[in-house]
Amino acid sequence: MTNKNREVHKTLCRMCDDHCGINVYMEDGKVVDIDGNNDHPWNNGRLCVKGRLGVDFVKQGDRILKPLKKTENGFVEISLEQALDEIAAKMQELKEKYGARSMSVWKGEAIGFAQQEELYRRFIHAYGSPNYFSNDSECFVGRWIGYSLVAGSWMSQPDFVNSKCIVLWGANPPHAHPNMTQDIMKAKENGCKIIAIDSRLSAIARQSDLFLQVKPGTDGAVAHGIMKLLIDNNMINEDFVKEYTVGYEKLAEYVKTFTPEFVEEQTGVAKELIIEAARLIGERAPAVVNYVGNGLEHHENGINNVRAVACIDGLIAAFDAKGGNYMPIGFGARGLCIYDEKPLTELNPIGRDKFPVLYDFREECHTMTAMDTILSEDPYPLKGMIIAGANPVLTNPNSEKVAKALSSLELLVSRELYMTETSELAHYIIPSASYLERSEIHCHGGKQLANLTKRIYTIDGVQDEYQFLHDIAHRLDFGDYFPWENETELNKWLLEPTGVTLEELEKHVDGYKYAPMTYNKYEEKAKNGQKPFNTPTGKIEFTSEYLKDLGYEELPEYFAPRYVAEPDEEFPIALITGARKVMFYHGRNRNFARTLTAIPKAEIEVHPVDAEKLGVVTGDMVKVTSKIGSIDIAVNVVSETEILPGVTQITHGWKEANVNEITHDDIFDPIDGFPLMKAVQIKVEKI
Ligand SMILES: Nc1nc2c(c(=O)[nH]1)N[C@H]1C(S)=C(S)[C@@H](COP(=O)(O)OP(=O)(O)OC[C@H]3O[C@@H](n4cnc5c(=O)[nH]c(N)nc54)[C@H](O)[C@@H]3O)O[C@H]1N2
Ligand SMILES: Nc1nc2c(c(=O)[nH]1)N[C@H]1C(S)=C(S)[C@@H](COP(=O)(O)OP(=O)(O)OC[C@H]3O[C@@H](n4cnc5c(=O)[nH]c(N)nc54)[C@H](O)[C@@H]3O)O[C@H]1N2
Ligand code: SF4
Ligand SMILES: [Mo]
Repeated sequence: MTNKNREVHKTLCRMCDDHCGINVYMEDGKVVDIDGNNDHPWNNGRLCVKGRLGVDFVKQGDRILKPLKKTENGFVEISLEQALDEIAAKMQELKEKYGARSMSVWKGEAIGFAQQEELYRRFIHAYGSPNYFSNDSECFVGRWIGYSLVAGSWMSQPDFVNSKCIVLWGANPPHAHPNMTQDIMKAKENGCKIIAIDSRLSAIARQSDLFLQVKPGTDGAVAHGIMKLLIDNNMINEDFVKEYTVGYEKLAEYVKTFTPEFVEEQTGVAKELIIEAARLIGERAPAVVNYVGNGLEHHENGINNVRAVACIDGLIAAFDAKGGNYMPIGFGARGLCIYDEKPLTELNPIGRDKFPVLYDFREECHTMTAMDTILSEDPYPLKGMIIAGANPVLTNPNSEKVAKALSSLELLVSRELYMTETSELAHYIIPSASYLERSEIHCHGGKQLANLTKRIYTIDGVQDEYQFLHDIAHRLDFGDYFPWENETELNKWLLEPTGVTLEELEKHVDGYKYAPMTYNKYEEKAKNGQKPFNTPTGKIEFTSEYLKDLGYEELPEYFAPRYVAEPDEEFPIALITGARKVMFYHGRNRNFARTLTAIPKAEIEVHPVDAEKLGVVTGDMVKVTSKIGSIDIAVNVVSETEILPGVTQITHGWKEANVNEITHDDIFDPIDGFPLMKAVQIKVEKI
């Protein structure tokens, strides 16, 4: 029976970053149900299980609703005023004792991609430190940099619905991006061919027309092999290559050795499948989407493998083509970063010297180097950190070191809703607004839609990110950088240059269409004397002068992953980690009975042949050891087509069997500093 006081509010889901349109039902001030908004063009009324779980997530059960301060007797509740006063005083003390750069912030996946992230960047720079860390330097930044090096922007918003051939490289949208899957399936209904390139028979691979089951970390060889075939079979777009690219001759020469036979040997994929993939791509160009996921970037050769995929787009002119790699027009709202005004690079941002590309492209400091810096004080003391919406003890590699480093800080503040493995280590835990308790501008470039997420209710004493940063800044000497009285005032200011008012945006609960979809914008730009693409040369860069000047190879050269190139008898198995399960989100959603019913515990996915060799069956416990550490975990013997023999998979985010205790913080992609989280060399022993 429905309560007569039932209200419905339309907003966007933020249980993941996909921002589906939702209806939130409230009774007596409490969220009682969430379902899909049928009119929202992104998800058309459909939600994944996490969307509905939002009800459990925001519920005030075991949620932290009062500031907690760590004392000798554990955590005690204190007032918000006291917490803010003490945090501000400690920050001032650190500044006087060690200098401003000893303080840092770390934004997590829960508050990324929009104004919350920029607020943290602004805050730490206004305070005087360049040390901004985030989950992104082990998330999409590898893809972002890889694509940006080639094309000056990345491939996050492809034109799936109009595509004739979608190639998914190490990405599994049915679990990771459910609503994107709708667009992919719409294209399939219209005759689009789906090619899945994955080390596992993933959910999308099961829906595909062609499945290339690659050995982990060998995607670059597939990409170069495809390019060779496109060139040999005259399937490239010669006019585009001539007019809009640089480095073609060198690339064409380089890919010559990637014969189908060589690619088969490197990747384990039958040469007939490589030839078929190249044929489909060549025949259907330029309406081809190459979409890259996490599968490519958590490797030592991640960036170059992503660059190689981007080069395919360059050869077939798929950039900004209808049905290809759409390059969105921005909404034009204001930004909050103050890098121009206060770059602070003279203060030596952590990791910038080791990974200049990461800093140049993203102004990200290197999270793994941060742990070493905290423990060694080299090159300078790093003593304070505010972590917001992240749980790095579960999500960063070498968790033991992460926990040790974070525990040794003089000030650790966690902005959270729940007690986590990371907030447990904090001096202060500050209860934070959920996505239904704050309001932010969200832009969906692929559909050219802007949205305002709605603050549906507030909880006494629970601040949104803006209010918290505002209150700290005003207790210190940089309140001028946070002049807006509250989030609403901030949103008005952000919107000003767009000409769209807050009221207008609020009215368009199904998305405000701020620009039409327009293709091949580079042609118009070239005509007007502008740079067609946002690279140093203004062209698609098969070779990068920028990388060459930094001492890297100019071509996206392929090298075999170390478990293939230098097999180690002691660690004979390759472990991939982090394959998404739709109900979990990194470390989240393990505290709800509903999700644990579906998958109650961590598992290592093992091929039947390997299981037999190890003498294990599903449910047995094994010890999994890498050069970093060991974990005990239950076995799940999967079907023989699901994973390759010699390859295993563990999804991260489990406290009891935390796979990041065995992933590497000491093996990196040399260009962007991404850690080795896939193709980790391990041994497995029955317990
Ligand atoms: N439910 C849920 N959804 C999520 C998340 C979550 O935690 N849970 N996280 C979100 C975030 S932050 C991100 S970054 C995205 C990631 O989005 P995706 O990248 O689409 O995520 P995955 O499902 O891990 O897909 C990666 C695929 O790569 C495969 N793979 C592993 N190694 C290799 C390799 O070397 N080569 C190839 N070709 N394939 C390989 C894996 O088997 C897996 O199927 O997901 C987002 N969506
Ligand atoms: N081994 C392995 N490790 C991985 C990956 C992998 O593939 N393999 N993937 C990596 C990737 S791609 C990513 S993005 C990272 C993500 O790593 P994290 O950024 O650490 O992400 P979460 O574990 O989702 O942590 C988010 C935290 O924010 C809290 N939270 C939720 N909503 C809010 C909110 O509105 N406000 C605030 N203040 N807090 C909130 C949640 O309770 C949760 O504890 O993990 C990485 N770790
Ligand atoms: S895909 Fe699921 S969790 Fe993500 S926004 Fe949509 S409903 Fe929410
Ligand atoms: Mo991510």
